[in-house]
Amino acid sequence: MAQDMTLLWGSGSPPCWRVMIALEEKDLQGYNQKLLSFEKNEHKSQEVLDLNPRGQLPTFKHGDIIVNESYAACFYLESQFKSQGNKLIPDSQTEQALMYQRMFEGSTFYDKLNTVIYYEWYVPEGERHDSALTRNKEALTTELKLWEGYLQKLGSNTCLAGPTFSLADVIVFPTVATLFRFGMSAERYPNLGAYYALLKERPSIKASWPPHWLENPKGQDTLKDI
Ligand SMILES: N[C@@H](CCC(=O)N[C@@H](CS)C(=O)NCC(=O)O)C(=O)O
Repeated sequence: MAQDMTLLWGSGSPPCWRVMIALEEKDLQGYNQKLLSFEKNEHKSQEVLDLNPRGQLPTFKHGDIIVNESYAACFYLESQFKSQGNKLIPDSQTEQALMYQRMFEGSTFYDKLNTVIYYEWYVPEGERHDSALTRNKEALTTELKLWEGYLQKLGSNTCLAGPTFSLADVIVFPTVATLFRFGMSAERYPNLGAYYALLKERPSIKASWPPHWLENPKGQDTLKDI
C-alpha cells in the first residue's frame, strides 16, 4: 500500500517528522522517500516545486494525490487508514476536543520556537536587534509555561490530550524534541521533560528520529537559559 506514497523530507524538520510519525503509526512503512538538504537548497529544486509550489518540505504524494501541509497530511493519513495501525483521533469527546485544541496551539508553539532558534536565519543581518530576540525569548518562555501547565494538569505519564497517543502528539512532539535538542533544561521544565522522556521511546518516534541527530547526538545550547 505504502509503495504508492512518496515523501520528500529534510532531517530535523518538525513538519516532516510529523508526517513520518503518522506514517509509522498507521503501519505505512515502505513508502518511497528522499532525504533532501536545506543547506544545498534542495527544497527549491524542480522536483519539489513540481509537487509543492511553496518549495517546502514535507512534500507528500499518495498516488496522484498531493498533500504537502504537515497537518493536512496527518489528518489525511488518519482518515484514509482509519482502521489500520494506531487510531490517532480519540473517540472520547473530552479527549478529542483537547486533541484538536492542542494540535492547533501546537502551531503557535512551533512558530514561537522558530523565532528564537532560527532568528538569524529569518532576520537579515542589518535588521537584527538584541531587544527583538529578547522579546522573542520572553514570548517563548511564556508559551513554555503554558505547556508545562497543560501537562501538569493531566498528571504524570500522559500524552497531550489524555492517556492515549493522538494527533496532538504527532504534531507537537517534534517541537518538544527540538527544544531539548537546542538545550532546554528538563529541570526547569519538568513536565515537558517527562513528556519527552516518555515519548522518545515510542517505536514510531524512534524509527523516524532525525538521522543527523543520531549521527551527532550533541545538539546546540541556544536554549540553555530559556
Ligand atoms: N506549514 C508547512 C510548513 C513547512 C515548512 O515550513 N517547512 C520548512 C522546513 S521545517 C521549509 O521547507 N522551509 C523552507 C522554506 O520555507 O523555504 C507544514 O506544516 O508542512
